[in-house]
Amino acid sequence: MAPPIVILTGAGISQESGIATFRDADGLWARHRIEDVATPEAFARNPDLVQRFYNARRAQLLDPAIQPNAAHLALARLEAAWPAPVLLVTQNIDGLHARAGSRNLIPMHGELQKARCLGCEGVVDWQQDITPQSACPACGAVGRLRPHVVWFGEMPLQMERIQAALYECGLFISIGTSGQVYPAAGMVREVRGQARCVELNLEETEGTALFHEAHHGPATQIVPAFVERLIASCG
Ligand code: BJW
Repeated sequence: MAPPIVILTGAGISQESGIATFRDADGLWARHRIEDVATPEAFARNPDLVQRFYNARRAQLLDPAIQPNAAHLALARLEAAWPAPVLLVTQNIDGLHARAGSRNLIPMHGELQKARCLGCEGVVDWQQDITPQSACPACGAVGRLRPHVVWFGEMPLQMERIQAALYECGLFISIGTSGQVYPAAGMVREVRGQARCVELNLEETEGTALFHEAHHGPATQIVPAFVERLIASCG
């Protein structure tokens, strides 16, 4: 019988769409210090710097060259074809899984094309730069918007729903993540006693030995191939 599936994705799945990862040699953390741009303390200390960091990344998403790739599309195909629930949990904030057609999707580290109001806590669609003049469309407050992303020290989103799906799953697939950021990094340990765990990554990670099966190569090659085998296995 087809098992319920939980898929965890990270920056590596979007790398071939032209979006930088974090910890690879040419990644974002090679050019920016985490303490300067990805903590609530950094935002309190220097909001302009943090907004510039996210404004530039948000602007990149409007570039027509940035499109979902074959790996994003394969996961949307899997969700549509699989006879049991498939939950896609992504650490990415780029919106590419939704654009590829995935629907049962949790962006656990937020969404770059949304803004959150520090006044009314409303979350709104936001495509442009956030500036000190930006007004919250929900409450009208000016200069109170922040990127709707999860920084270090903040609670990732929808953890209860993620935990419930992990508890039920029989197959866990981790794709394009270095497994260095918790709680996402801890998921394989939580489920490996109950679910078959598969890692798909460009190369081995520190956590590879925790998985029952691993395939290494570019996501646009290994993810569609794995998905096709999986769909064929239940047909
Ligand atoms: C390819 C490829 C190709 C390349 N094809 N592959 C112990 C336990 C629990 C928590 C902690 C702990 N110790 C410390 C903590 C706290 C902290 C933490 O984890 N710190 C670590 C540094 C140790 N965690 C937190 O603060 C989190 N909150 C929290 O824990 O709340 C309490 C809580 C506890 C328990 C349960 C519930 C709650 C919040 C973390 C927020 C992370 N935020 C960021 C920024 C988000 C916004 C933004 O995008 O700017 O999220 S940091 C950054 O790292 C981003 C990513 O989502 C995240 C993960 O990175 P990812 O995706 O793995 O990317 P890379 O670059 O690391 O790896 C890329 C991989 O792709 C590589 O493996 C490549 O090989 C591969 N690759 N090209 C296939 N073409």
